[in-house]
Amino acid sequence: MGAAIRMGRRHLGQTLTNPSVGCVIVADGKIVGSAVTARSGRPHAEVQALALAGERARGATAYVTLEPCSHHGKTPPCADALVKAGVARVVVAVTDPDPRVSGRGLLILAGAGIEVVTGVLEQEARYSLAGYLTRQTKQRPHVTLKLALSRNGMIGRLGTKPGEGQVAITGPIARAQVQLLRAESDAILVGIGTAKADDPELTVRLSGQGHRSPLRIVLDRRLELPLGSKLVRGARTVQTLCACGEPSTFTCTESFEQSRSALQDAGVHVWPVTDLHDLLRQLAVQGISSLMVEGGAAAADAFLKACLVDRIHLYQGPDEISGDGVASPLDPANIPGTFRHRRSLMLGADRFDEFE
Ligand code: AOF
Ligand code: ZN
Repeated sequence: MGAAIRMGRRHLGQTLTNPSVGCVIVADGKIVGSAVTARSGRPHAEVQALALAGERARGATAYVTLEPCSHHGKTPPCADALVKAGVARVVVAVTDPDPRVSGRGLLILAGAGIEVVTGVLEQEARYSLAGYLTRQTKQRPHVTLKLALSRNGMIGRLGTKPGEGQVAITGPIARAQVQLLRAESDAILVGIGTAKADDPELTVRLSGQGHRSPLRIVLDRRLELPLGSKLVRGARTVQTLCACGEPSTFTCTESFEQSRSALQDAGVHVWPVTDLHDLLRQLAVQGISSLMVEGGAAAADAFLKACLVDRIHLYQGPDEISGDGVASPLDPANIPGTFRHRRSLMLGADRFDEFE
């Protein structure tokens, strides 16, 4: 199952609304087929692993991170395929909350005389399937808050000019890990303060990965995102979304409408939202399962106050930022009591802590 979970991680963030499931088929102590849900979500993992195993699937054990599907969706049910291939045993980590499946996949297998075992490495599999599971059960994406802070708890320097706010806090290993996390996410979000101060690109730049970049979201109540920013200029290549307030709540409706048309002409999506809950609901409807909140302090604070953070990734660099620093809303010592520490790692000179 550990191998199946690692297999399933390979297409995180690449399978659209479908979960990235891993499947490993074992016969006589040897792996005879293994697969991950294909990019864009289909074919599912099991049918690909069965195709690789061929006749060797007869009497074999299939390890699957998510309950095999039972519905006739865009592809025929994986549970039927496992029965047809003659596997003797199916080991599942997590049952599928999709109302079209939810236990029916297991019933099909057991009804055909297959030995079914569930709950194996369930916590580990839930960690990887968190996006899919959260969208299915809470109708919102799974939210990871990422913060990089200096040794003295600062997340950046107050930028003097737009585009000059970015300071390097962490080293190359931590930055590469953040790139990987971006690649595994369906969307990345920043506040308008960060968008203006840092002029970030928010794309995935991993060599040799062929990843699509996630949707880029700016919390931009008054539509202040500069037309010359990298986020706007690149909006035709990588989707950009401005989540704004309802125009009626502003006195200067005319300039708001002008900004809206200009942004839309540049290819930016503009969504009026009432609050963060509303934004996340709308994102879930569009099939966004995992969201990474990348800053700054105000956006992080808003998500924490709304109790919309599922996972926290804290990176702490070895250097201090003196003088005009922006204090982090969180540091390893003041994580809300609802979170549990999951792991620590040293990434070069930077310390990484994860909380859930
Ligand atoms: C599996 N194996 O690899 C995946 C599954 O739109 P469809 O027809 O592709 O169905 C999507 C649903 O299939 C999804 O909500 C989830 O229940 C299941 N995903 N199931 O047996 C897989 N990715
Ligand atoms: Zn399936």
